[in-house]
Amino acid sequence: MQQGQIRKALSGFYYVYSDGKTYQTRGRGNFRVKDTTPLVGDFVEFESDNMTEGILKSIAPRKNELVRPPIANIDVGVIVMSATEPDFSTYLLDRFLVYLEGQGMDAIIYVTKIDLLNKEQEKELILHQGEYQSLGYTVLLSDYKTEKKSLDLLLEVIGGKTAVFMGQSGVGKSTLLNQIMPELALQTGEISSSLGRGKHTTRHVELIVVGEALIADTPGFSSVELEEIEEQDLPDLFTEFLANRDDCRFSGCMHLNEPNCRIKELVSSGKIKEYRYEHYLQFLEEIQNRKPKYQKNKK
Ligand SMILES: Nc1nc2c(ncn2[C@@H]2O[C@H](COP(=O)(O)OP(=O)(O)OP(=O)(O)O)[C@@H](O)[C@H]2O)c(=O)[nH]1
Ligand SMILES: [Mg+2]
Ligand SMILES: [Zn+2]
Repeated sequence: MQQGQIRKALSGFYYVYSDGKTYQTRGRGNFRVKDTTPLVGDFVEFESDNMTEGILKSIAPRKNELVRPPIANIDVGVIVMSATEPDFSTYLLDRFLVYLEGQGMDAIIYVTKIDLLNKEQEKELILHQGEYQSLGYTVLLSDYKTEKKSLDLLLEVIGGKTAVFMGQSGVGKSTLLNQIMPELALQTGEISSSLGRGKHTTRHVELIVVGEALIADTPGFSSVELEEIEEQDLPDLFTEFLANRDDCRFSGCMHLNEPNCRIKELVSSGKIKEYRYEHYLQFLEEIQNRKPKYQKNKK
């Protein structure tokens, strides 16, 4: 039995990296029985007499797993957002952040296409950068004149960890990886001028060795589901709510109509951004209106 890590999944094949080589393997029916589909990032055992006809035998327990993009055992989620084309959205950003916080994963925010902004738009974006940085997130702006270039900073923050680039189609995930490692020559795609978004150029998830790090390029998607988040867990996924929740009068405060709610006070005084609180209310309503899981299969 050999051991390795799935680094790419494509057309029913799993490409397993083991001891300096990549083996093409297939999962056999036994995974479906256990209801486990192999994911990129999985540590596996496999059998193989040659490089192209391996068979996956077992999957090691996962540290974490994402549905979108489908990947496992990730340390850092890099949320790639464009400043424009498609437009920057704090709503979408907060969804990604809550999603990653719910998985216990670190999040880094990387904003592309700063070069397409006029001075005024750039100022507005820098305000948002400050707001999210004050929440504790690293926010890097492409091409922005920091002392160290944003790309260097990004690689420094990722360090020797396993990271995934995630975000809408057309924001520039593959472009970013090409900037880091031009020899990758990943395919990139123009934005559709009529729709103002990308055309889903990247079709598969792949973990790529970048120096000390492993970084996954992934297909874009328009949003993430908050399906696995329970109502009572949502408040703590907003880091500034978590930091102040002990000052609410009631433990387990949902920051709605409870008396002496510190979070609502901080929203009123402007210390917590109103849009963050509004997104919280929207996500909460969405989770509350979600159908219980067991009803899903019923007609
Ligand atoms: N002006 C400008 N264009 C950029 C920047 N980053 C990416 N682009 C362009 O945006 C388009 C989409 O880039 P991709 O790298 O294909 O985007 P993606 O996120 O990989 O998209 P999918 O693979 O569809 O998910 C391409 O035309 C890129 O050249 C940037 O910082 N500035
Ligand atoms: Mg791409
Ligand atoms: Zn409260």
